[in-house]
Amino acid sequence: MSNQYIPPKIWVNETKGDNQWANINRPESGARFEKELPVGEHSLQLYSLGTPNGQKVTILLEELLALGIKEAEYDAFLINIGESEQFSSGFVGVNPNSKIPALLDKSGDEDVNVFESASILVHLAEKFGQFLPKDGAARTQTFNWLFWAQGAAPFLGGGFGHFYAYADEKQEYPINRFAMEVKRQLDVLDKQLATNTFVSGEEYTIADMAVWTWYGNLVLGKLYDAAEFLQVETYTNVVRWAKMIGLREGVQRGRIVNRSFGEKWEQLRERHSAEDIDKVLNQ
Ligand SMILES: N[C@@H](CCC(=O)N[C@@H](CS)C(=O)NCC(=O)O)C(=O)O
Repeated sequence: MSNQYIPPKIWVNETKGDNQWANINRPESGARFEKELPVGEHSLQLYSLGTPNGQKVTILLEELLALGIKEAEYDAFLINIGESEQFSSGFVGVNPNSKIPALLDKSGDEDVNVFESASILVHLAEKFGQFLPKDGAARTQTFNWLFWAQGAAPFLGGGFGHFYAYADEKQEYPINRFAMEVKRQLDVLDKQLATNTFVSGEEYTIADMAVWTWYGNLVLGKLYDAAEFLQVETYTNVVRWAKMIGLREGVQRGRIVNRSFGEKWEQLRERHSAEDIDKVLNQ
C-alpha cells in the first residue's frame, strides 16, 4: 500500500491542515478560556447544538411540552462547537467532557448538571414520568436500545460520517470499514422494527428519540448525503418507523432547536419559548 503510515515510537499531536472538524480536539481536557454561560428564566437550561446528539434532548423536551407538562419549559442556548465554545469555563463546569448537549437543572434545592445525551434523556424521562416504562421487561428493553444507540452511533458519526463526508481525503479502508458497520447496524434495527412498532416494543420511548436522530435522519436522507451510497431505502422497516416518528409534532419542533445549519426553515439558534419555534415553522 502506498503512503503507508508508520507510527512513531511515541505519539505527538501534529494535527495539520485547516479542516475544522479534524482540528477541534487536543489531547488535554478542561477549560481553554474563562467565560460564564448565559442563564435564562426557566429552571431547565440547555447548552447544545442541533446535531443528532443535541436533537435527542430537544425532541424529548418538546414531546413533554406537547403532553402539557409546563415544568418542561426550557431555555436552549447555542454552543458553536466549530468556534470552540464547548471549551469555556462555564460549559466545562456543566460538562467536563466538553461536548454538547449539556443540561443544568435548576429546579431543586441544588443545581444538577447533566451530561451525555442518554443521561439527559433518562434524567428528564424519570423527572416527568414519561417515555420510560416504570419497570419490568419494557424498561429493560428501553435501556437495551438506548444504550445500543449510544454505543452504535459513534461508528456512524465519528467513524463513517467523518471519513465519508468530512475528512479532506476519501480513503477506502476507513470508509469500507465504517460503511460495513453502519449497514450491519441498519440491518439489526430493520429486523427489530419488522416485529415491533417502536424500537423497544409497542411503546414510544426515549430509545426511539435516541435512535431516530441518527438512524432515522440517515434513512430519510438527512445525514451525510449517504442515502444512495448505503442504499438506505432497502431497510424498509427502518424507513417506515423513521417516517412515522418524523411526523410527530414534538419531533418536528424539537429537531430545529439550536440548529444553525441546514435549510433556513429548520434553523432556530436559541429557544426560550414555544413562540420561538412557532415563528420558524410558520414562516
Ligand atoms: N456521547 C456524547 C457525544 C456528544 C458529542 O459527540 N457531541 C459532539 C457534537 S454531536 C460535540 O460536542 N463535539 C465537540 C467536540 O468534540 O469538541 C453524548 O451522547 O452526549
